[in-house]
Amino acid sequence: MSPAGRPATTAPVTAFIGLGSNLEDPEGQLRAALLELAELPDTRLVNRSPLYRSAPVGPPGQPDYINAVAALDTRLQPPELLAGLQAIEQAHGRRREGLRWGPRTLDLDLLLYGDRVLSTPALTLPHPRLTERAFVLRPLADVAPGLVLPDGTTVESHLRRCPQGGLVRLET
Ligand code: A4P
Ligand code: MG
Repeated sequence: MSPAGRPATTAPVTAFIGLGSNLEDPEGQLRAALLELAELPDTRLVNRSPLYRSAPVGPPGQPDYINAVAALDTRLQPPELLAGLQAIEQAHGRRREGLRWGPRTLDLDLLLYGDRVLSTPALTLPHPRLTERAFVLRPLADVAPGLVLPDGTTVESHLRRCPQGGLVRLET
């Protein structure tokens, strides 16, 4: 049995995580979070994008964001994986009482979990704003070129239509 108590034969699923931060050393927040994602139980970090700087979407007057995407192979089920992501956010001092889309030390969004389509109060898959945001689509295309979404569209097709929002690739 695995540490999470399920048979080791369950096939892993590839999940993509969107990382974002615009407070308290955003690059350091993302680099640390990537290491912590690799430590999740029953999970392997298989790829990560370069870091990008992006203009904030949401209330004006907040700092630019650093964004990236990670690819995980995981045997965790989606609610378990979301709980793991939220635990990492909490460990980074994430506060949720602020403005919607306001500044944050660390945001970890579950963008895709294989081909799973889900709509519950706690979890929507794919992530509802995945196809609208270059700061998600660009690094997603880096880690998974040619990726097809559950609705049959490609990441690259959305990226071509999406305003680039001042996206700047930083060193990896
Ligand atoms: N939730 C439902 N589905 C998911 C999912 N697929 N992944 C629920 C993660 N969470 C999901 O999230 C609110 C609730 O969404 C959670 O309780 C979870 O059960 P949250 O992280 O607490 O709040 P949030 O992130 O402020 O809300 P929201 O609306 O998800 O914001 P976004 O869409 O994540 O946007 N600008 C730039 N340039 N770069 C950024 O990274 N990020 C945001 C946040 C705004 N502007 C940005 C960026
Ligand atoms: Mg979020």
